[in-house]
Amino acid sequence: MNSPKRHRIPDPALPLDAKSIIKDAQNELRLPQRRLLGKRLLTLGGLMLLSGCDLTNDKSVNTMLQKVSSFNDDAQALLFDPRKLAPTYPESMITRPFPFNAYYDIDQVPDVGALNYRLELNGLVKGKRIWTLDQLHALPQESQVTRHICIEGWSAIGKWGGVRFADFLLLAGADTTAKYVAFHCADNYWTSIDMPTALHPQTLLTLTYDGSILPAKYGFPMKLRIPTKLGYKNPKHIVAIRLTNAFPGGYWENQGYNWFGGS
Ligand SMILES: Nc1nc2c(c(=O)[nH]1)N[C@H]1C(S)=C(S)[C@@H](COP(=O)(O)O)O[C@H]1N2
Ligand SMILES: [Mo]
Repeated sequence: MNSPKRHRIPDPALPLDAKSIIKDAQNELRLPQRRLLGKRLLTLGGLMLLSGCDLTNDKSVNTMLQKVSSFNDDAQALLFDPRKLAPTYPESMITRPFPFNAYYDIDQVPDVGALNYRLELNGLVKGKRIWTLDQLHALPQESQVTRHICIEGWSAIGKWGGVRFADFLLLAGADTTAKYVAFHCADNYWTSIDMPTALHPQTLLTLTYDGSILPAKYGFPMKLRIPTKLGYKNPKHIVAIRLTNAFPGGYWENQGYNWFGGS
């Protein structure tokens, strides 16, 4: 994939649905543990105390920022409630057209063939490691209307259908005591998530968008939809899934985006 994008200015033409975003944010802030975290991270002095860095030169500032980011990962993982559901919306609120985003432009979307496609499961897995699309479509399917939030400054509501990821992992004999689940994509994108998020009831291995087979631009043949996470933690065009205890990182995460990436 050429012409990687580093930064993009939000498109002002996109309907941002400001009211619902503000409502979601207010609900978030109502949680007492969020307020506590906000207060604790508010001052530079507090950051120095937390990170044990004196912030007198660029190197120590970088070290501090790295420490705060991994502190955030740990704190977010602790605060993540596996039973708390992301908001769902009526179909009338679906954003049309749903935006496309990737680290390249839309004319470079990978063309993954359906017939030869195989999903590979590797790492800490005891059961079935190779899945065809037909086999995935034969599993029980469900659908959800949720909000996708991109760190670049837009959000949109969409409807995705597919297999509950927890069901799939159990069926495939995945070792759910593994720490991480990593995703490798046909466009060489990759990301990874923690096991509680993988097993969250709203985390879906999606095969459809808005009732039809997932179009190429939205991730054919499959996108992992995680409504409790930001857009960059929702991999499209997945070709391999690895269960592992070794920290896998991710395409954007390795360039500084927070690894936990909760919304
Ligand atoms: N394979 C792959 N997955 C990806 C990306 C990508 O570049 N490649 N970009 C991520 C980002 S930053 C966003 S916001 C969403 C966009 O998904 P959409 O095109 O369905 O809106 O895909 C995520 N998953
Ligand atoms: Mo994104």
